[in-house]
Amino acid sequence: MVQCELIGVNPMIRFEKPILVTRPYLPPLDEFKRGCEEIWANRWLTNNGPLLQRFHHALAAYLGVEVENLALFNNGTLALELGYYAMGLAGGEVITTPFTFVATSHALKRIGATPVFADIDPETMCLSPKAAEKLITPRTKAIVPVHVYGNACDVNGFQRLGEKYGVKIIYDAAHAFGVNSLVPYGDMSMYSFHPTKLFHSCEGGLLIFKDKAIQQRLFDLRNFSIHSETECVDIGTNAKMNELQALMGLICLEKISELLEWRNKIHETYKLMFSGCPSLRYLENSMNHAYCPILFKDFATRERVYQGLKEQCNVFARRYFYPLLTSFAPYSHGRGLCPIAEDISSRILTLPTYHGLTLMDVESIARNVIELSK
Ligand code: T4K
Repeated sequence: MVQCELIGVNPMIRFEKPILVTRPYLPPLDEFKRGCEEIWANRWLTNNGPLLQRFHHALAAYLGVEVENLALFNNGTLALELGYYAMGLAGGEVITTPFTFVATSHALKRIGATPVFADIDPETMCLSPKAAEKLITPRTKAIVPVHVYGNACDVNGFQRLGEKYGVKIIYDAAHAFGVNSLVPYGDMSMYSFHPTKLFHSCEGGLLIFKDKAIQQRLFDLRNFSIHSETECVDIGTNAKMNELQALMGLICLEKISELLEWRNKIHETYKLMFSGCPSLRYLENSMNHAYCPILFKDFATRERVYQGLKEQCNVFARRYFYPLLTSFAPYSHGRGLCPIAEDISSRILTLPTYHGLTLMDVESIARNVIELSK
C-alpha cells in the first residue's frame, strides 16, 4: 500500500500511485512462460489449437456442462453477436435493459435486430421481467437480461416468460463468471473474459447454450463460416480465440477460487466501512463481487464524490453505467422510457476492486468516499 495522509484540515487520504477501478489479475510470469514453451513447441497459434481445446474442456468441467454446450470466442462482444445470430434474432425485436455496457445492444444492432428497452428492478438493477412482459409483441424474438455487476436476474421470472410466449432467453452474463448457480438458466449465456473482469483470458468470450445442435454453427461462424476445405456455409467472421489467450485462461481458471475469495474480502471490507453511513447505500447483491457499486442520494453528490476521488485522492472510480445507453444516438428511441434505470444511472458509482488491492487501501478509499459524500 502506498498512501500519504494529507496534513492540515483535509481529512482525505491521497494515494501516491493512481488507484484504478480495476486491474487485471496477472499470474506468476514463470507459469505463463512455461505455457509459452508448449505453444512454441506446437508451433500452433490459433485456429482451434490444442490449448484452446484444453481450455474448452476445463471450462465445461468447471461450469458443470457438457463439452457440446459451449463455444469460445476472441471476445465477449463477438460471442454475443454470433450467439444472437445463431439463435435467429436477426430482423426481430429483442427486449433488453439499457442499464448495461453498450456491447449488449451493439451486438443486436450489428445483426439487424432492434433492441426494445424495458426498465430495471431497483434492487437487483437487472431487467425486470414485469416490465419486459409488457413489451412482448409477435415481433419479439428474445429477451436479453444482464446479470449486471454479477447480481442475479430474476431467472425464474424470465423462464416463465420464455415458456409462456415462446421467446428465447439469452443472458448477457459478462459480469457473472464464477456464479455457477446461474449456469443452468436461459437458452444461452455469454461470459466476458476481458482483463477488467475477475476472470480473464486477456480478451475472450464464452457462450454456453442448451441446444447442442448450434455448437457446430457457432464454430463455423467464428471461423468465417468455413465448414470444410470446400464449403463456406454463411457469412461468418473471425472470432477465434488464440493459443496465448487460451493459455492465460487456463492459468487463471486454476486460480478462480483465490480470485473469488479476494473479491469477497474486498466486498466485506466495503460493506463494513459503509454500514450505517447515511449519505450512501453500498449495494450488496453481487454474487461474485465483480463490481462494488454504491448509490448516492442524488446526481450532484455522486459527481462530487467521483471528481473528488480523482482530484484529491488519486482514485479512479467509474460511473458504470452512466450515461445510460438510451442517451446515445443509436438507442435514442428508448429515451425517457426507463425512469428507474435513468435515476440509478445518475446516482451510481463503482469503486475499485481487483486482486491485489489491499484491504487497507479499500478502507482508505471508503473513508474518502464517506468524507466526500458528506
Ligand atoms: N456485456 C457487458 C454487460 C459488459 O460489461 C461487457 C464488457 C460486454 C458485454 C462485452 O464484453 P467484451 O467484448 O469486453 O469481452 C470496460 C471493458 O473494456 C469492457 O470489457 C467491460 N464490459 C466494461 C464494463 O468495462 P472501459 O471502456 O471502461 O475500459 P477501460 O479501458 O477504461 O478500462 C477500465 C479500467 O481498467 C481502467 O481504469 C484501466 C484498467 N485496465 C484496463 C485494461 C484493459 C488495466 O489496468 N489494465 C488493462 O489491461 O470498458
